[in-house]
Amino acid sequence: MRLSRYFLPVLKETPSEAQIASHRLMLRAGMIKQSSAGIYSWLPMGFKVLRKLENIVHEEQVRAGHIPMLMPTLQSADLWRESGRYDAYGPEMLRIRDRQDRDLLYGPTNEELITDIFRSHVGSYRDLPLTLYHVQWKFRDEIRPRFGVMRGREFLMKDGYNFDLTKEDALHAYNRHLVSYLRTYERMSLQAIPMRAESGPIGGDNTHEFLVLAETGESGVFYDSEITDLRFGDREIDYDSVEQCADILEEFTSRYARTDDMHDQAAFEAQVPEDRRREARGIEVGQIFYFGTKYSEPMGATVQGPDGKPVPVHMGSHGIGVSRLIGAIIEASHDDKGIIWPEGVTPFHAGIVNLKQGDSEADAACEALYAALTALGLEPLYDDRDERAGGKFATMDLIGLPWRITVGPRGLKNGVVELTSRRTGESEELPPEQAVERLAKIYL
Ligand code: P5A
Repeated sequence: MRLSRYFLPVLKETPSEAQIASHRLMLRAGMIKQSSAGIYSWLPMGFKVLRKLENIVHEEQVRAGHIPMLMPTLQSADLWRESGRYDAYGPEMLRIRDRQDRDLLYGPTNEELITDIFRSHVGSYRDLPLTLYHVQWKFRDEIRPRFGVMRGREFLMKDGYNFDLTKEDALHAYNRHLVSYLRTYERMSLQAIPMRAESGPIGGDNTHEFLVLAETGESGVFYDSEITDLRFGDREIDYDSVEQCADILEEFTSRYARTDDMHDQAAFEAQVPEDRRREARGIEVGQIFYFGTKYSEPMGATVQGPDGKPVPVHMGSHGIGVSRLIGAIIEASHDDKGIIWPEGVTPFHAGIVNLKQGDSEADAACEALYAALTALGLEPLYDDRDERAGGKFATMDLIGLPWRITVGPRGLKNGVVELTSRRTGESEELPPEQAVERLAKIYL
């Protein structure tokens, strides 16, 4: 992409309404624009990152054996009356009436809708286990939408639902989700720690939240510091292996790690040596639930069991806050100049800065770099505007691409360009072909 032809409306001034770094930087980097409280337009660069995160989520879901689909944003109130949640959900639910006077709602979550699909089409235990998921916009009329996409009213969620014959099978689905989520967050360069939490309006008594530690996080957390040393890494996983998934759950959750609503000071002190006890704040980027027959029973989602008798299925649901993740990643990775994208989620792989636009050699070298990177399947962002070098560097620092190639007449006389890491600020002079090779090695 050539910056002169892109739509990247960066702001010079720091917007006064933004209280935390990620919100400030997303506005300044031209990623989002608020349309009303807690509701945002995703401008091209913000949209690009959102799509990248969504793709990672899809890849890891499919790897775990879960099946993608798409349900609508608007749902019938009648389904929610069946589960009893239409009244229980309260003012967070956006209720809508259509021209026939039928009650609809903008879905805050999809347990009822998926249970209805299941009961309409699945009749036998032989069709289990089954896990369906989608990535779809949700609406929750939060009392205090704030921090940009972090606590929005309209937000993008991946939500999945498992259907199993027995509690035991459903607990395997729970463990499998925990494992797939650990992998998902690590691919985004985030450390999200599973912590025991309250289940709230979704229900059930078995639930973990995934928290990214950050001072600006909205949840209070208590944990054993050893937990932060755990890494999922590139271990091979057989998602069908009950034992392997259970072992990983055990490894990542056997220490004390809880959100404040589940905190038990006496247990904390008994289980964790004093020097390892930590109290901090975290951003909740996902949550998994096992709630058994809470929805299947009242809604009649049964299958014929091996003995021919109908039994309600055991269910759980699992959510990732896809749009919130962008805020979490920026909170975890920025400096006073701007965002620092991890390579796995960056909107463009590298920036090309032409120090002397209009100089035939500099222009030709930039074009050649652009073509070489594009031919490799990488996406460069070429700042081809007729602007001062200082302004171009400031924009690149603000939007946070991990690598910058700087091209100018002086370097070209010696046959070199400059490759700079956004994270470390370190620069290296090297021939343009080597800069391309270096990026290929990093990304491909
Ligand atoms: C699990 C999937 C559920 O809704 N039902 C379907 C279950 N869980 S949850 O914890 O309530 O939400 C899942 C994740 O969505 C993100 N999230 C939000 N993101 C931005 N703004 C909001 N207002 C918001 N509310 C929830 C969180 O990451 C949460 O973990």
